[in-house]
Amino acid sequence: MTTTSQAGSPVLRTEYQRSVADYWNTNRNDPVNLKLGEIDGLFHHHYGIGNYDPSVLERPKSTKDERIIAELHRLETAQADLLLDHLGPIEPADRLLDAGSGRGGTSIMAHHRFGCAVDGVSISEYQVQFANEQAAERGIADRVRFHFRNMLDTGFDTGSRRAIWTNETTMYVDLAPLYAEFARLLEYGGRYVCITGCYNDVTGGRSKAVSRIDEQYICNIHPRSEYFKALSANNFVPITVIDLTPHTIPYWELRQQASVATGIEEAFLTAYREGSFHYLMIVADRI
Ligand code: GPP
Ligand code: MG
Repeated sequence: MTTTSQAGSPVLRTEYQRSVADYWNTNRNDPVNLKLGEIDGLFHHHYGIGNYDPSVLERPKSTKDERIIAELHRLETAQADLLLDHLGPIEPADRLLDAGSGRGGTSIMAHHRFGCAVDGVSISEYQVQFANEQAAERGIADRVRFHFRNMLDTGFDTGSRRAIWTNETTMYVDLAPLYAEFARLLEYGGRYVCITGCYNDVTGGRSKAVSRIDEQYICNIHPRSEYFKALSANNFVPITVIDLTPHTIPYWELRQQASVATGIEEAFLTAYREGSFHYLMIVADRI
């Protein structure tokens, strides 16, 4: 697999990026993601939204965990569906970009919904290979392609994208160069959808719980204000902003009761409940 972008610069530019790639390359035995993905072959690396069916917590005990896992997966897929709902009208001839494509779930869903071509980029070679195998198994590898590339320097053609999304990936990059690259890639009037966790400028700086999340995933959660500054500085005009915080809390409450819980659940619940952190969707147009 090539280790340089189209422009010839290395995919991994900094020690930090190498450490993030290393984390996702070695994070291969993660039942919290694999057991969910095995249900229908859609492997997600994001969280869920919506109320869970409380009957999954009832008897019989023998199937309770399996039912919780299926419900967590349903809520994660609902999150990706909400993101796709906001991409605007997409035609089969359009090209989309999934920036930070993980194991490929959202990209595959986008292709199934719109029939369009999707490129996903990730700095984890393991994830790129995993996601390409998923596309091949579904017979859509000619339309859904995953690349070992850096979302800050994708090498794709200027103006080649009708829409771009980031599904919980922006905490790994500086937003100013990210949105400069997205502004280059999108056609005029193209759409950007971001689902992210961001900290609350109003309550102050990074809370203990937010720092705990950063530490777990070696990311750098941005304040809410940074998104709007960086978007505005790069010719993006928000059309919809939804605070998904109340809609993601049930997912975390349910996940806390699953065999696949990782221990990070408490930090998310504390951060959301105390108001130091939000789960936000931002939809913006490129002008
Ligand atoms: C990816 O989900 C999670 C992140 C990139 C962390 C940052 C996200 C925030 C909203 C702050 P995952 O599915 O790999 O995580 P897990 O393994 O915990 O399910
Ligand atoms: Mg997960």
